[in-house]
Amino acid sequence: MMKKYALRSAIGALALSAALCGCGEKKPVLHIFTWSDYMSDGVVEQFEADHNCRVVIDTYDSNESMYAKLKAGAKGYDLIFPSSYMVKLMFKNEMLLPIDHEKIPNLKNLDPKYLEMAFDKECHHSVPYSLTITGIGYLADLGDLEPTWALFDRTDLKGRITLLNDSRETIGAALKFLGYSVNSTDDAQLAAAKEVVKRWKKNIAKFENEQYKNGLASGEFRLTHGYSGDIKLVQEENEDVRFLVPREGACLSFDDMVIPATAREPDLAHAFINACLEPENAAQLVQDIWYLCPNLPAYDLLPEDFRNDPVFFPPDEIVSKLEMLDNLGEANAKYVKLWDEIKAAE
Ligand code: N2P
Repeated sequence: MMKKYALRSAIGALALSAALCGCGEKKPVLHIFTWSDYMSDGVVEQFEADHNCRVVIDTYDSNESMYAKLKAGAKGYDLIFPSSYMVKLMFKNEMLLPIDHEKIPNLKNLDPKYLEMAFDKECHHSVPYSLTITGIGYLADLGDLEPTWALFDRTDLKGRITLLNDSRETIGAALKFLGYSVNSTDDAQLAAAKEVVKRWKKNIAKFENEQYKNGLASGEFRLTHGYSGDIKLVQEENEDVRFLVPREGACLSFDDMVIPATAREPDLAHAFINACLEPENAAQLVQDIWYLCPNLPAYDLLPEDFRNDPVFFPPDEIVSKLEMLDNLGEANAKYVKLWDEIKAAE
């Protein structure tokens, strides 16, 4: 199976590095570390022209793998896009620079409704980039499916299902299925969630965060746990792909822009954040990455089908069922242990 989606950013990064080596001119380089399929080529090219610089993008497939790479000593990133619960952990561990508001006049464009929900409402050390709802992508020929996490119990789809390789999201889905909070630290609830994921595991082809997009597009996978924008990106290629939000509730996450304490180009990083918050750019980003950027003046610039899409603008009855993953402090270790046990289980 061709790694189409993830490859796009990898090729972009290679081309940029090649251009950098070839030109001889010493331009400053902004190193971005982010999720795959999560940036707009047009926004990057315009930024490079405006700031006479190069942008190099490196990607990760989960908050935890990003964090592990930084902890292992990776330096040289100027801008990272973690989810808010991970931002909290990074801030607590003094891994982030404060945001200089004077350098980001476009902060005024952030949608106050979402800022109100954000953990870092004052944008002290992070700036919201986009919103993800985690749900289920599936092929239309499965018919009208009941919107429930119990779909992962369908043994008739054995081997054609994927779950996210994302400990908090996947344990969170099982917790929601059982009627608990995605931030539960209760041992009995977590033990019950572990049993649910172990049962689901028997039906899945794999835990997967990136290749599930290709698999769903080609029909190899028929039911996939996935991030809203990723499923919408696949819909672009295969119009028979559908997305549902389980009635038991699901995760809502903000991915934020943060500047690591080790950044070499903090001014350029601030300028890039400001560029992402330019309404025209935010509207472009939404259309390229398929996630809503919470930028109020950008909404009017979106095509009508985006403005009327409930995945971008979910009705209140859906929003009320969404819960944000939080940093759990010492209890994070319980999830690490649980995830290891799930992975090791037959
Ligand atoms: C982008 C996935 C980012 C969503 N491909 C996770 N919050």
